Amino acid sequence: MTGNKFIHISPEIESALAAHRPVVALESTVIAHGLPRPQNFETARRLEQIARGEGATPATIAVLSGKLCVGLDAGQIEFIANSDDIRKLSTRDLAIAVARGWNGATTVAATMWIAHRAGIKVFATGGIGGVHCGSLPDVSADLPELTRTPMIVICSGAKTLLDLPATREWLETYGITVVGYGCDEMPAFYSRRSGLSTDVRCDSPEEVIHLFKTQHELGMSAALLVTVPVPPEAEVPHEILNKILDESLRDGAGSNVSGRDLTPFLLARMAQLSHGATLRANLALLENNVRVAARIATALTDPNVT
Ligand code: PSU
Ligand code: MN
Repeated sequence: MTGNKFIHISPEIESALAAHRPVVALESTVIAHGLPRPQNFETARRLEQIARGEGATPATIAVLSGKLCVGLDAGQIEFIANSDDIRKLSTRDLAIAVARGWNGATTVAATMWIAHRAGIKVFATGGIGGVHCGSLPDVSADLPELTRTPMIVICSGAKTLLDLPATREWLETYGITVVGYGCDEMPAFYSRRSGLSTDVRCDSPEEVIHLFKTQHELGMSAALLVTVPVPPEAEVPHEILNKILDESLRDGAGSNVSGRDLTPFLLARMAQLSHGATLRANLALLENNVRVAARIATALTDPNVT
């Protein structure tokens, strides 16, 4: 399936792709660094079950002993979830990880890079990285990867603790089309609304696929970013969010956390301060996004959908 000798595709994914059955890529940084134990392992497994329940094959992606693995078994997922020395790998780290035989979890950027080369077109995650708050420009590698990897990426926007208006501007500047899936505003991860615009609204997998195919026919190489709001019952109320956001950012600055450690630090701090409300929202939106992604992947394999 791939000419890249470093990419190892599991037999299950290999046969699904060969038979043009629906496949959904899933990232592993959220498992290793985005969620606490034991919810991380349980969630990773549940997301796979949800994809299967919708008739799609889940392809969780990570780097194991320097191999870019597409499709992990339960033991491999447990290793990523429960080992203490799993690195967080973004695009810039992939060559190092391969050359040095590392184990690592892949971010949205690195997962897209691998999934695209494995021939997968649909990828579900919780939230993409974006432009961080603060004076030093800290821009997630997820954003530039979206400009050059033609996949359908399903997410709930970027986390509230990022600079969302700046992230929205970045997407516009670099020509990434933002779809609101069943919504007219870009969702803000824990919240259904951000006050920021989407470029277009789609209400069905077929509408998404029509746009994606049109991008392809135009010769465009960017991803199509499909944003799905958190289910209403799991949304974190604004009053709680506003209180914990500032405090988490202050704690981050006070503890001198930066670079790749910042996102995991802030996520954990917010879950603590909200007594689990942000964690519950995170789990609910991940599950919902995988369901939507599986439906889109299924429609993409339907020859009647154009
Ligand atoms: N958003 C979340 N949880 C996460 C992440 C994002 O709600 O765990 C992870 C994703 O893997 C994303 C990465 O690609 O954080 C972005 O990190 P950075 O800002 O260092 O690029
Ligand atoms: Mn960063």
